[in-house]
Amino acid sequence: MRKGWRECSTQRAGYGGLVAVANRFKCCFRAALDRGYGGQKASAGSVGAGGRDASALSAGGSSGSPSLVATFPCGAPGIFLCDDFESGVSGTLPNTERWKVDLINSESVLVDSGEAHSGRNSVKVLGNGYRAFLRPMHGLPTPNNSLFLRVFVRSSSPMGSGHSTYVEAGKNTMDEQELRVGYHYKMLEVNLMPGDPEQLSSGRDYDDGTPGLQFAPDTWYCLEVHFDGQRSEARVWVDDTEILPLHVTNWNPNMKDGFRNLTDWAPSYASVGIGYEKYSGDPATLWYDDIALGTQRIGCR
Ligand SMILES: [Ca+2]
Repeated sequence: MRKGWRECSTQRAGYGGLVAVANRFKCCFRAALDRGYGGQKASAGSVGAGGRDASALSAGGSSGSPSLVATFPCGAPGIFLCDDFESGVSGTLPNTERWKVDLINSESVLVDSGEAHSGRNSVKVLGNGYRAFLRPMHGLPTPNNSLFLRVFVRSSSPMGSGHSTYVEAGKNTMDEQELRVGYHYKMLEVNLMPGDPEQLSSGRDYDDGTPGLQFAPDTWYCLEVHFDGQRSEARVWVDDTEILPLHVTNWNPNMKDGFRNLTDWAPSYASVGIGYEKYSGDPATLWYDDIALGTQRIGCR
């Protein structure tokens, strides 16, 4: 466990219930900011460019959990697609054998050398319209409809009160039968379509003012999602720590809008979107790097 998280676990001991969860997130992400995520970027500068995938990131040094794969990540068991974008050219499309760019009223998704989590390049997402997504060209759906997606994401904007999605998985690119992970009410959340139930990282069912997990602007975060269609279950990790209020099984039993005990909800995860989809949220510019998709836990290394 990283230093900041351990300290926060101690500090939250005096709290109870859902408020403790929210305070833990505030505390831990404050600690994360205090210890400086710039260090990740700096260390990643040693990663070799020149067309290799993200395998060189194994020097990350994070202890992680025993369930994580042993080495990062392209050659690890279960990984079927990953990309550090180092083989791309800034200002051009990412590798078209791996990715399709899906734009609806948005400007672009392009390799960019202006920001990077590893090496020199990432992909820059201009999320000024409805949708700006990278979509994998192969590997989906997996044989048992269970998928892990790990990204490093950085946004120039704070999470607003409106609703936008960072990553999603669903039936196809057109029907909105999908599980989304993004923000609403200024916090990380998960959202299912159709029906539109949400679980907020505050642990509450609606915007009652309880704070949840926010991504600070201009900061890299490791976001991993397990889309488990076989079990109709979803789990979310940020920087290798599971965000328990976003663990979805039967959606929230306390939801006030009628989505109680929705247990068989997962679509076929035949398509994945990585980027930005804006509903009531604000336009945003984001960067993604070191994207990996697999059939077992990947982690942040
Ligand atoms: Ca990179």
